[in-house]
Amino acid sequence: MSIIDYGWDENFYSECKEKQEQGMFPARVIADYGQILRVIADSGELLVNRPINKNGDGIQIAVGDWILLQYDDEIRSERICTVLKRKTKFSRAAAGIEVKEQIVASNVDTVFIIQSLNRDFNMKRLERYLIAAWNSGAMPVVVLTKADLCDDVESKKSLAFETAPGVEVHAISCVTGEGIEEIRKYFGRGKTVALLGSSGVGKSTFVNLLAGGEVLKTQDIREDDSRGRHTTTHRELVLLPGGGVVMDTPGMRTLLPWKQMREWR
Ligand SMILES: Nc1nc2c(ncn2[C@@H]2O[C@H](COP(=O)(O)OP(=O)(O)OP(=O)(O)O)[C@@H](O)[C@H]2O)c(=O)[nH]1
Ligand SMILES: [Mg+2]
Repeated sequence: MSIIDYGWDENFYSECKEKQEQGMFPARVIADYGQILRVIADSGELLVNRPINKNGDGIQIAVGDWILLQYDDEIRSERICTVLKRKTKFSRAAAGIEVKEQIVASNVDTVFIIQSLNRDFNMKRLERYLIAAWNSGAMPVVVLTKADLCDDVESKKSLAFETAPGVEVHAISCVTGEGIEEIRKYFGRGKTVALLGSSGVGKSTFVNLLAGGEVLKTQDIREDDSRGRHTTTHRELVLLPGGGVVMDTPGMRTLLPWKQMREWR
């Protein structure tokens, strides 16, 4: 394994060549546990503290970010020195006293906007996700899951296509395997695909299928209203055996894209 498998490229390298000569080394953030971040470097995985600013608040660092680390003798572990310029970034407006930008994911090449064909199919929500995806700089692809539970897949695909003209629309089933081979074309060495969608649409199940094993926890949706149970609680990047990395995210039902929020105010 090398960081090239995780998407390290010439552009990031040229940005930090000099710093690397001073002993700093690159790593990518692969999981966010709040105060602690899991990162991957050429030497392997490490847990590092999220740096804080002058006010004592945690600095914005998102899963997908490339950072530079340096060993710090005082704390006897690695410390984050810099976040490298983000190629793409997916933001939303974080609720609070003051509306702030929250970076949800970064350096993503392709965003899969996921809805399930049984209960979660909603074109208004699809529009909102598309705006956020276009603003991020990543390429959106619509993925409709649970095709095995739907008897009018083609008409729903057409509706999604009308809502998202020019965007590819796929219907898949993690139960029958329908549509899975077709979707593998978005993955390749160093490419990052992020999965976004409501709780219970099958994001983690899809990652497990691509990874060829149970790397992430999944859970049945609620029987009474078919909603998910918010099983995934943090964002995480998973390296796939066939090449590429996939980012699983916790289900988000509401999404107010940050850029749009700023324009409205
Ligand atoms: N029938 C059918 N069920 C599926 C399919 N994909 C996922 N499921 C089921 O849907 C349920 C929810 O799947 P998860 O993968 O946990 O959903 P998630 O999107 O990761 O949900 P959160 O982590 O809560 O955001 C599980 O019971 C899965 O077995 C599919 O293609 N067909
Ligand atoms: Mg999940």
